[in-house]
Amino acid sequence: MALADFPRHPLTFGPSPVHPVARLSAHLGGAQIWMKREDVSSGLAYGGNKVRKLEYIVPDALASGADTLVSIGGVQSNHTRQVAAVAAHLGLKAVLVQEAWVDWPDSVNDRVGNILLSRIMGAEVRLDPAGFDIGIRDSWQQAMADVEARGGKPYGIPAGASEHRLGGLGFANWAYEVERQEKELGIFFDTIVVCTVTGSTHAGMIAGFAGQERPRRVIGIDASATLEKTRDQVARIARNTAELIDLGRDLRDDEITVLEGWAGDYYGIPVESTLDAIRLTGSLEGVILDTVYEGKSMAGLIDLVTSGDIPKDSNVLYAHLGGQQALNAYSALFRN
Ligand code: 5PA
Repeated sequence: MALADFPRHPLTFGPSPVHPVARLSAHLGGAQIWMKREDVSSGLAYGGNKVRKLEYIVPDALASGADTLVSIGGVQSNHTRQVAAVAAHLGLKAVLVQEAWVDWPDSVNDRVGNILLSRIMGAEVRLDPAGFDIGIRDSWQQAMADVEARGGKPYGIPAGASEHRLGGLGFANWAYEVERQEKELGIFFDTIVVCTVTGSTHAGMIAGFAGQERPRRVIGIDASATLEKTRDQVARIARNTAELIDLGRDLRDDEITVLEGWAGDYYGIPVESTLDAIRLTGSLEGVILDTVYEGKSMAGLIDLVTSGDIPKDSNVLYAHLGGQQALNAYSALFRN
């Protein structure tokens, strides 16, 4: 089945905006950098990358007759906040398992930012002491069983909507949207830089771009700090998605690139390069990045551009995937 034949429930305003970041590009003195902004492309609770994935999952959820979306993430998960928003928008309930993915001492970590927004939107929020893992969890299966036990009909959405058959489609569609925007702008982005953790954002892009005529680099920057798991998950989802949209060939290993070096030792804990990237992008461009994901992928982009690994004559497209809401739990890092 071609990508265009999959049902899609629009949850965004339309194509996400693409714009150059000239002051950051000039400051780094290398390639021309542009951004594509998933953080400002939906009116549902500030949006973000999961909204796009959910555009392809919602038709399946509605067809199943479910009355409750059940999902999982860390306490400051952006994904679960977006599931809560989509549930509210559709008139469904949401049950969210919020695990202790990050050992972070901020005293309002479980009260502000994403979790606050999910509570406002009426989601049932369940705090769970389990640590970070991008795989399928018992607590999520238990939450689904609990919904059933009380007479509801659950629809499960795994962490980051990644280990879902349709999880890669949203960003395969993103790849085709980029191609259309390039034609309008008269530009070609030879390099894409994207943050990767549960994998289906990056994987969907790989599958989508693989069907296009001009090859390009799609660089995933790991922010999970569990590199092998993320690498495996990206490769698996990219291949499944490519098959799902009838790419007609196997993906080559060299099309699947997850780089390490900017995640630090732990998911969710920023390191110096993360904070430097956040301050630089904020002060030069007025664009806000978060401490868990985008600050890390921007740190990667900065190093790849300044080292010349991404050459000077390149046009780079940085995928801004949202996530600023979690910054509220990291205020101590920016007091001075
Ligand atoms: C997330 C994910 P993938 O999980 O699709 O690889 O995307 C990584 C990513 N940027 C990048 C932002 C702002 C993100 O929120 N967030 C998860 C969450 O629970 O919020 C799935 C981990």
